[in-house]
Amino acid sequence: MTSEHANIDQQIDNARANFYEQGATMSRWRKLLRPSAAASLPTADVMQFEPLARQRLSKMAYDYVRSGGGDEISMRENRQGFERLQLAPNILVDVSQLDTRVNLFGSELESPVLLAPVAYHRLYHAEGELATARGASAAGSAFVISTFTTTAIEEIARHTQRPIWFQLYVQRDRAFTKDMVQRAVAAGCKTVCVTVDTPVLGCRYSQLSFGLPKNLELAHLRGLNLGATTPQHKSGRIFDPIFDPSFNWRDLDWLRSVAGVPVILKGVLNPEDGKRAVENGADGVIVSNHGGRNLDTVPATIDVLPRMVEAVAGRIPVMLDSGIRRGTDVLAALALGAKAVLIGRPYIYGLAAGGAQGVERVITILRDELERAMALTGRRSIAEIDSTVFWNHAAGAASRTMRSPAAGA
Ligand code: FNR
Ligand code: LAC
Repeated sequence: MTSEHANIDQQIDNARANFYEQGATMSRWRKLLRPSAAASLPTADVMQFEPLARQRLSKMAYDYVRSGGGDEISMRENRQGFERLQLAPNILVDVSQLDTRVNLFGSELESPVLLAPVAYHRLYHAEGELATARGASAAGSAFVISTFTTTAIEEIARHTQRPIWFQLYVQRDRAFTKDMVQRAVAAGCKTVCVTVDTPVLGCRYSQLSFGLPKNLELAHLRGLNLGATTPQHKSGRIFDPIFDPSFNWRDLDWLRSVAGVPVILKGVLNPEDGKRAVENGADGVIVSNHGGRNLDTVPATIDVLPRMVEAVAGRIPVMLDSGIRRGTDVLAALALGAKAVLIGRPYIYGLAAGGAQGVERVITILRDELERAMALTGRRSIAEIDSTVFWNHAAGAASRTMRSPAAGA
């Protein structure tokens, strides 16, 4: 390299350093650039956290996180659904200011990427849900806390400045369920996100040896008396004492009345059920196939989304999870009508690999990728991301208004 080149490189480095020092939006880049314990964590590509997590997790824990239901056809489909989509960029839009904020259930979120409820965080890292909460707080994401949290929700709430939501697995003991919901709401949970795709678990062939270590406590289920409520049933083998398979549409009013905050159904795939959700008073739906962990051979959630959005017809927010790994996946889901998306495995791999900093890094990478995807498609805000961003947008969501933000730029 000539000395002239070295000089230019130096100037570029200095200019970058100055630039990153300036903007508030660049503060997370500054953190990435600063040498720290997080220096060994990947700075791009959330997929890189999986092999790191695998090295740190027991085989039992890794298999539990990674695997899916049946032959994992739906789990693979979740990725393939995104991979099939093609984008149509708009050029020469002034993208110097990008805005990823969304408003959901009365909270302004810095980004439309939330952390999905995942059970047993202390199985993946000693600091468990507290590390997740700190990572979510630092990176500006809302955190949906699982019923199967291994840390008390009150304590989690103290470790994040961002919204927390409560994911509910309804228990057979409804008085206990009511108490559980109300404790979560009193601790600060802004919504109750009831999981409706799990009356029983899917056939998880890679999780047959799963067993929760004795030292981990399901903190929010403390005091639940399983013996008293587990029914004796002919097909009892498929049921699990910690899911109530009798919970149904008629119980939704009851849940709404005890929750007193918005109630969201997580795990809606059939557009007919989307309509029923609205008719039965749900405040939101999450299109999810549980990361491909339950019923196998269902479609990719991104393929389901346009029909769900059509069925719900703007009456309540539609969100999506399962298979989100890239900023372009987030962009695609928003373009097809999702108000927000959730990630599961990627942040758990981040947690296992680097605790709070790992969680923060995963969220930051996805957020940066979303911003890059916005800039490169000429979309400056979440509101500007619509189905015109697809190469073949007629196949995506024909019913959505076609509008090119570039036209008015
Ligand atoms: C989950 N998921 C889940 N969902 C839920 O409602 N309550 C729960 O306790 C859990 N637990 C859980 C554990 C693990 C290890 C995984 C991987 C997933 C499902 C989760 O909320 C979400 O729907 C999927 O993880 C989304 O798919 P991706 O992002 O993992 O592909
Ligand atoms: C799972 C449950 C706990 O997916 O939701 O493992």
